[in-house]
Amino acid sequence: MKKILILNGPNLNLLGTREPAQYGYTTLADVEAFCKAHGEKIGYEVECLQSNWEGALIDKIHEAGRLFKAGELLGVVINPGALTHTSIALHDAIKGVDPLPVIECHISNVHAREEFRHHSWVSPAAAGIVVGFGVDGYLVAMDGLVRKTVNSAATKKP
Ligand code: CA2
Repeated sequence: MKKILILNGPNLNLLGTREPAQYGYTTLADVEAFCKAHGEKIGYEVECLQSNWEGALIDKIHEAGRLFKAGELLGVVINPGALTHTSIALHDAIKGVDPLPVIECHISNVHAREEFRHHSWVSPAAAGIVVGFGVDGYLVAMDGLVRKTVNSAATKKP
């Protein structure tokens, strides 16, 4: 069974324990569990990794590039946390494994928040972006990844 990789960046291990007004009450363990359950339903194995270390996320993206080339991985959903707004290294890593499809996902609507959250270094390298759907956004991103790569409405004849 092909895999989908779900990556979460710095501080997302705190999900559900603080700032519920912004990020809700669902924990990261809950998110990973419902992503795995959804993956089973749509026919993909789901692997999850959260790291507070930029380099660990970059190493995982490089590994994902190799798995994608081998036909073992459909793509990646990543919530890079605050690295979104700071990390040219993450941008380069995603560009470096092109054409691996990477969907950027944010729980909150970053565009309705502080100005420093409006810019993303990841977006120009991403195949798609999901913002502001709360933790359901991870499922929207998984479905978007499948639609983009397997069941694209855009490639179907009317
Ligand atoms: O909305 C998102 O998903 C963000 O990626 C979350 C990041 C933030 O820096 C981005 O601008 C938008 C923050 C992740 C930290 O998550 C926490 C969760 C609960 C408590 C504290 C932090």
